[in-house]
Amino acid sequence: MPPFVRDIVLPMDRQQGDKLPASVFQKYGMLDGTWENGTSAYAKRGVATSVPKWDGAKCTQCNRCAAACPHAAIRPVLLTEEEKANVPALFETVPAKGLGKDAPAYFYRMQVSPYDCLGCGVCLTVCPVEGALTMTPFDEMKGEQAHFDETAMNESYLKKDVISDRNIKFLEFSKPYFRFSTACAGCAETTYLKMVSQLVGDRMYVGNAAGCSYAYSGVALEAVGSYLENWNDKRQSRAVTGALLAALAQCKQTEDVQYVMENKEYLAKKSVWAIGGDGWAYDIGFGGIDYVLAQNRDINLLVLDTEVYSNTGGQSSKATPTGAVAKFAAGGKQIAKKDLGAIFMNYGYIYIDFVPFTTGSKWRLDIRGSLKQALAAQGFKGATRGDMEWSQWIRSERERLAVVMERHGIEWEDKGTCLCWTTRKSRGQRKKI
Ligand SMILES: Cc1ncc(C[n+]2csc(CCOP(=O)(O)OP(=O)(O)O)c2C)c(N)n1
Ligand code: SF4
Ligand code: SF4
Repeated sequence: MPPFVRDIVLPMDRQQGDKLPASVFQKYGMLDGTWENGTSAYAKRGVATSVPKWDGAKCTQCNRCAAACPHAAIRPVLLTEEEKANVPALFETVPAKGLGKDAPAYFYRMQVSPYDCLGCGVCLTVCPVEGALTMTPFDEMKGEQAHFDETAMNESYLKKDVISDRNIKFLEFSKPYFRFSTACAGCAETTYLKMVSQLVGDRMYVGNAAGCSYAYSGVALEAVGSYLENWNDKRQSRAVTGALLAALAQCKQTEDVQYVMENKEYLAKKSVWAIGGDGWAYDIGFGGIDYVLAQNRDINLLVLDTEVYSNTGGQSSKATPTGAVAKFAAGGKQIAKKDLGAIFMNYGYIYIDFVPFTTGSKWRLDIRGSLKQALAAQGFKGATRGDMEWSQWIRSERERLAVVMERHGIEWEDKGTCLCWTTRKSRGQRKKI
């Protein structure tokens, strides 16, 4: 256990924080209010009366349970044959499936953390297979904690060749930097935060609003050239930063090299986020958000829209829909939900998306789904498979371009080189329009 957790976090968890001397905060460099990330991993509460038990024979390995769990208390694990031989025999696995034809022969297990699970049952709700998960008394399951701590939490087992953001299944094999939150059982907000932390959590800066969301993410020459060229590219940044650090470690440790190594956390491109609830985004903090978004800077905004002020007891906000009963709207909300997306769309350069993962959507991390949503919001409503949102949008862009060209007296000819996806069946082939 890290000394910081032993000396500060545990006494505070035991309601003994007011007995801690100022010197202990000074010792850990916390007088300015900074806090270590990831300390909830040490607060094993064991509050659930029953937790999910996994049946590998029935499981389809879709990872939806892991994606939906708001507390990151159920995680998929992939092991090689060799790794499997080194873990306890009770850590039962099944051959992994659905990883692609070129994937190595991994073994799969969905592992629950009984002491982190809150028994909310969200994982069972999203599981497509009856009986793949069964709520089972905590006492019967608590022995599985060792499997979670020793194998599922062992980062050396993370499979970098499998992890990707192409869909939820592949994303879920990655490490959630936001996990074991103390949110209420089944909280939908933390499901999203956990997912964002899986996408960009290792290089994320967050400013978060008051509300339920507190305390996030807590979480050579050739190499130099490559770093300088690519550090600002969000896809390349991790790799070139890693290469630069590896190269610097081999160099003569001059003062300059040491300075860079000591400040390595600043090297990778950061993913900057403003996060808060609907009360913050639609009401209290709206002016501030608008100011920031009006700068056209590289920033992400995540609104955890629970349609009420959750943290202060469920008062209605401007995000509360018409007719919904909430505090201050006891007779049903009289006016319509404010359309925050439409307001920000006016800036023209902001990409807006809705990610209704917990309300029945299947694969909303899918770019296709997101693009479709974004274009539909601009009025391009797909009619048939041959007349989809993006083909309509491309046509309209061409028409607009033609008008602009004509206005400037520019002659142009349609060469038929504009490419567009047609139907799902013809994926992989492109058709000229
Ligand atoms: C400027 C300001 N006004 C009021 C509050 C009090 N306050 C704290 S949490 C909260 C509710 C926030 O609701 P929401 O933004 O929807 O987040 P949720 O709790 O639902 O995550 C309020 C009103 C505050 N912290 N700051
Ligand atoms: S019961 Fe709730 S907290 Fe426990 S693993 Fe399932 S989704 Fe996570
Ligand atoms: S949701 Fe159900 S089928 Fe999918 S991985 Fe979890 S247990 Fe298996």
